[in-house]
Amino acid sequence: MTAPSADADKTIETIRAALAPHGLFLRGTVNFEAGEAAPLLADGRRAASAVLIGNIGGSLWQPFAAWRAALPDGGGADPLDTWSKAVIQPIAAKEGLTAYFPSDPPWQPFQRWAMRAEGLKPSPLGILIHARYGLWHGYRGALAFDGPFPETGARAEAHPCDLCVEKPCISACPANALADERFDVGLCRGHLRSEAGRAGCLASGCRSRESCPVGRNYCYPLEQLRFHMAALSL
Ligand code: B12
Repeated sequence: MTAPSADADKTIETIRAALAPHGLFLRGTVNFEAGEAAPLLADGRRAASAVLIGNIGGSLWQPFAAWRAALPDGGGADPLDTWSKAVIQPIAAKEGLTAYFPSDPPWQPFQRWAMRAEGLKPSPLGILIHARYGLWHGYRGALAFDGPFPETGARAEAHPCDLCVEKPCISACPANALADERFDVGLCRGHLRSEAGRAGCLASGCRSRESCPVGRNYCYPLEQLRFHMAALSL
């Protein structure tokens, strides 16, 4: 669909309302440049814009857990990805939009999009930090449009990590996985599979992520922390 601004506003409000009961939010808009390798629409043309959809803090956990509990197989091998599609695909279909998902290959540059859409930057962990939500947010999908779109999220002003001298995230990691200024997933996974790791980060969440003073009120609930760490340990 082409989206003149009144239609665009209406579409955005419809999408926002459809996402809300699932604990998902519109996180921001990316308007692609002409000639940029933007994602493709269903008809093969390049998208002109995309809106990012994500969770803020533990917002999705209750709706996701309720969906999962009602299924005999608990949602299968990648339940959060399956749930995200179950929620977002019907909204995309209804609005005639093309949906993208962060875990689907080939990986779309969700973090690069989020940096543009929300003005975020990476933390030493590799995940993007938000001035309000800290490290407690993620992306569950994107909807691609064939026209430009207005801003749908607030843009960050300062980058919290630039103001952080102590960098507790680096020293808090029991596996030293951030010691070389990039996240070493091998060290992290090795630790998660050890006795200390099973009793520590795997049981109650990433020590490094939890040490960040930004957005502590948005920390995920324990079950969600465990869920993400279990997925990372595989
Ligand atoms: C592959 C991947 C991983 C790999 C990282 C491999 C690597 N070294 O790059 C592994 C399995 C280790 C991983 C782990 C985690 N990931 Co991850 N991961 C992805 C995935 C699927 C693809 C990343 C990618 O290569 N994109 C392709 C390039 C083209 O995209 P890009 O935006 O231009 O590239 C950026 C990334 O590559 C990033 N990057 C570079 N090195 C690293 C290292 C790590 C650990 C991460 C997270 C990102 C990252 O920097 C690039 C520029 O910004 C994305 C989803 C997505 N489609 O982006 C999620 C994603 C980046 N991961 C995410 C998360 C939350 C995590 C975990 C915290 C999950 C957990 N279990 O707790 C951990 C992080 C562990 C930690 N340090 O705390 C979120 C980040 C949200 C945010 N706030 O930024 C994403 C966006 C998924 C989502 N659904 O929201 N992840």
